[in-house]
Amino acid sequence: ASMEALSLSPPMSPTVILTQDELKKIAAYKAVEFVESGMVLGLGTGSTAKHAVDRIGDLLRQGKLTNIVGIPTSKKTQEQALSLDIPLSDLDSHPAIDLAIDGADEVDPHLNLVKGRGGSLLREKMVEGACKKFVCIVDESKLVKHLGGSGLALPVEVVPFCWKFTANKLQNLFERSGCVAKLRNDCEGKPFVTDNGNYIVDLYLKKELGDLQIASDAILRIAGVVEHGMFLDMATTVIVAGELGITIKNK
Ligand code: ABF
Repeated sequence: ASMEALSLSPPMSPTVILTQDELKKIAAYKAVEFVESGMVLGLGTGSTAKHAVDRIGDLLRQGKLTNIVGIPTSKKTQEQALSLDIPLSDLDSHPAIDLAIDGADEVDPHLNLVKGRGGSLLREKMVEGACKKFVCIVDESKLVKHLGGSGLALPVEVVPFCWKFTANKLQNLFERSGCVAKLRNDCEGKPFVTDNGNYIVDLYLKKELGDLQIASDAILRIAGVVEHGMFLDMATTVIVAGELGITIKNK
């Protein structure tokens, strides 16, 4: 697929240093410009997507958007959207979504993503896989040349039943990349439990992933794996906010 990168300057003044959260907000607000009244919207999770959901709530309250149906990608986003009076539904009632807006942990030059460090990858993949348009919003720190090479984890959602067995299978699968598989814990040191009652095994890779589709298929073939955080060929647009302005990359 051909990909065009459109740089939307004017660049911001070099004397103004924006925080990472301000950059996230800039990307989120830009994405909400794609929202039209009457749309069914996938509502993302995480600190970047939160700004988009807030903005949608504001526009609804001001009457600038009407007749929106939100499909949340996590319980947390569901709570946020309810607090903003955004009408909500689910994939069962709305299997075709017009547009989803969500963040990511890594974005490669082909717009493949790593997601799930926030723990909501399964619902995100279900919702974003059902979208006509998936706009991913990031600050420039999320851009990588190859997925998996940033030193951060590739998250995999697994069933709690014999999770060590599944984690070992995953570690062995990427043995040649020096993979270490670790169960994610919550702030109390107990296993982190996803909205679906599952655990997350984080794969720390010393080398970037090679063929992503092969890696994806191999992970999904392991019994005990529910889903992984590679979102291949799913984002239709990525909006990147950086110190020098906003860049919009289209598939
Ligand atoms: C969600 O939030 C996740 O898929 C991803 O893990 C995370 C990104 O978080 P943030 O926007 O807080 O950096 O989109």
